[in-house]
Amino acid sequence: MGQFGIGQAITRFEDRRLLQGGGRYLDDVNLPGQAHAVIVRSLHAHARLRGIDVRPAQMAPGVVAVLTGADVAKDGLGTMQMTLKRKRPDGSPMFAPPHRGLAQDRVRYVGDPIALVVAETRAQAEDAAGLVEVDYEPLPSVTATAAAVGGPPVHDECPDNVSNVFEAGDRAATDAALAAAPRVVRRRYVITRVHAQYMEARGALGSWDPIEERYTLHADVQYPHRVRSALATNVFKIPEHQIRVVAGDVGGGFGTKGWQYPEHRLVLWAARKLGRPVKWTCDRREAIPADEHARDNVTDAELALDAEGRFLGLRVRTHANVGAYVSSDRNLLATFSNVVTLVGVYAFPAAHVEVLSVLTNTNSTAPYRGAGRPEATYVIERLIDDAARELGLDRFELRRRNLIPATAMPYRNALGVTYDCGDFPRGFEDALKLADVAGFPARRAASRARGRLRGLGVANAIERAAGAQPEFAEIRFAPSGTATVLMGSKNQGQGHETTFKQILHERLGLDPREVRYVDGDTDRVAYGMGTMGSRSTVIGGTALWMAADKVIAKGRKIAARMLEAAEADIVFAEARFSVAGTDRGVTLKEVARAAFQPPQLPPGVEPGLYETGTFSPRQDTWPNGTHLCEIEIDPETGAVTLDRYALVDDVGTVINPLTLKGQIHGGVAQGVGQALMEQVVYDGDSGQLLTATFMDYAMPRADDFCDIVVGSNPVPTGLNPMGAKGAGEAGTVGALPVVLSAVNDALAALGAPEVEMPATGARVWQAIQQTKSS
Ligand code: MCN
Repeated sequence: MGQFGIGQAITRFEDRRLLQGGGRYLDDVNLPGQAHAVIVRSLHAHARLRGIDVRPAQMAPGVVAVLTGADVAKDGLGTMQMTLKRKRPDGSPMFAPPHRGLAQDRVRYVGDPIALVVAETRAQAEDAAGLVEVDYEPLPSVTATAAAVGGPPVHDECPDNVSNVFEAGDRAATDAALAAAPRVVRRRYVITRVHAQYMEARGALGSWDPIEERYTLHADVQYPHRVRSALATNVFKIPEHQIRVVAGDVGGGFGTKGWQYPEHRLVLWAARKLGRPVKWTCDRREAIPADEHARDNVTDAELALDAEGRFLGLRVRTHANVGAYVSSDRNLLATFSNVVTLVGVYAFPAAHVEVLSVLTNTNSTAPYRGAGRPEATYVIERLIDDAARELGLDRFELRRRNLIPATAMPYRNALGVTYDCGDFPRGFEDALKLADVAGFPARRAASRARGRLRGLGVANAIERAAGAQPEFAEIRFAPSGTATVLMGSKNQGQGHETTFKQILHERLGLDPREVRYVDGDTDRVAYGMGTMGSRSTVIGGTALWMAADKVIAKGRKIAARMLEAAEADIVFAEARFSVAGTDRGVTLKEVARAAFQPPQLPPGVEPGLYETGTFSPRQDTWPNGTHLCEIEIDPETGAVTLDRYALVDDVGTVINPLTLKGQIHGGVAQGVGQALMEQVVYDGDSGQLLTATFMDYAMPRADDFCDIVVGSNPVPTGLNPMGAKGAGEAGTVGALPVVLSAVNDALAALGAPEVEMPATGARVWQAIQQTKSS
């Protein structure tokens, strides 16, 4: 509705501020008298701490304090608590060790925090950190996922390094299907470890108010309210109202900025001890050793087919690397709930998946854009490509033959979750047209004429989005009739201010330029779960819709009195209450003003106009789509160039086609980055981190991309009043498999072996050389 309503491709309201340097990122927030903290981190992958001599550092200029794990233990700081109840393969309880904040007697990955050095300036703290003398006794380590089981124990209490096991599907039926199938295709796929490279590296600013007896944490987190709960309940064991968490502009979160990191509690703890605010800013050099990483698993997958290429069963065994510690339930998400999309958009009579979460001497792994769905999609889509190649079938036809038809919706998949709606075959065919797949042979011939190899990739993606957890919204009118909207979700760059103002405009007709938008502050917003899992639009947007409905309901009563009509005769449209069938009416703004004037109110109506909505969906939404891309390989160097990329997506009702496209583009870029170049690498022997800076960790740049063409195949869901499905991760879920599909298509045409991610020039070149030597 209207120029700002749902479906309008308007530019973002927040961009004016952000593009003019008006963003208020963490680095912009400073408090009077603040001291600066630097963290001394482990240089070893695994070592016993024989001793820490902090005296030279304590005597360095400007140093205020040097704190270690012994101080953490003395002050009784608590740790995060897991609520997931999983088991290990032998039936014993899950082993999910939390981080203590600062290492106690052992360090378990390169970067594990050992000491906190606080000084007057950042430079003084850095200099003093270099003087902390740590006496390490190095221990054997294990960093590779496939080597974790049977490797040196990361924790003595867990000798086999198996944290827990997760299963879904029907084991017996799947085993039987595979045993009886005429054809079974088996493969092992490796999904590499990556790091979310934020525009602003992480940070934390803590303060303690001795008068109010309260902590305040300024931090770039995705769920301020949940971080507050964790700090209050688990770490400091105080009521939640004694902590305020404030997140301003977050320069990218991507999932891994979601949770409570050790640095959050350390700055609060130090601030109280020292009686002054303490700020920690992660150095870009420090980010890869300091942050949680993502993905990192090894999967053995088996696809059973009949003679016509119909899928009969899917069996998957995954080793998922959780790192040295498990900081919260969410860190097991990628290895748990999201693997239920391993069967993708295909009809399978039987499927079974088993995921072994293993501990290693590496940073914890956390959800990262897609959190398990890109991994799942990667496995099924590569397996289909490989099956087509192995069995001599057409990979498009093989997919077509097994797609779940639209008439089968709602569809319970073989791993036990229900897709409520979607038209996969239509999206697939539309995407093939959009990408001009028919023209590919001619383009391949043209590439060949120029001495290049061209490959075409295809991937069907589906993801679980907006899982069943609540979210909160409030609309507050002021006595002058203007409105503020307060959201429990947290914008990290997705364009939330614009999205929610559009939804508000759709429902209440309010001019977005007159509405103030607030998020990220636990003192101002009553409640929130935060932003992850592509949930904000669907769940936060619906909560806002519900709050708007309450505004309309109360407004009708007030308008009825103002218009001297019966409430039943009052209709609301385009920001105006009117008497049905007449031109008599009052604006919402006039009603809001009247709401604060008791004499204007009908009997029994409370003064004021501030309404809240809390929505908890009954199930997830299932955005889906088809991605196609074409790459060119220079056979002389192996360099891969992305040449064409097109996708057709179904995110249900689109709130803003422009911001949606931005989300898809960003998501695709994150998938392409992992597929072609990004990777966190450890040395297998020493456990050293080999890719700690941008010198070694390759990031894609704008000129690594081609145009990304986005088409739409919307099938609105009935699960929320807008019909919207989540979208923030959609691009990544399809991009990871489709790029490898294209690279391996080009190599297969040459008879070269497949490559694994990242498909770097060196790997591709080596694969090409094998055709020459054979
Ligand atoms: N949208 C739409 N129509 C829909 C759904 C979404 O127009 N049916 C648009 C809206 O503009 C909305 C945006 O897409 O604001 C994202 O919506 P949604 O799917 O609700 O995702 P969230 O806002 O909950 O964002 C989370 C998602 C995740 S999980 C990661 S990780 C991620 C991502 O978003 N991290 C990001 N996108 C990111 N983008 C930026 N710039 N920075 C990050 O850290």
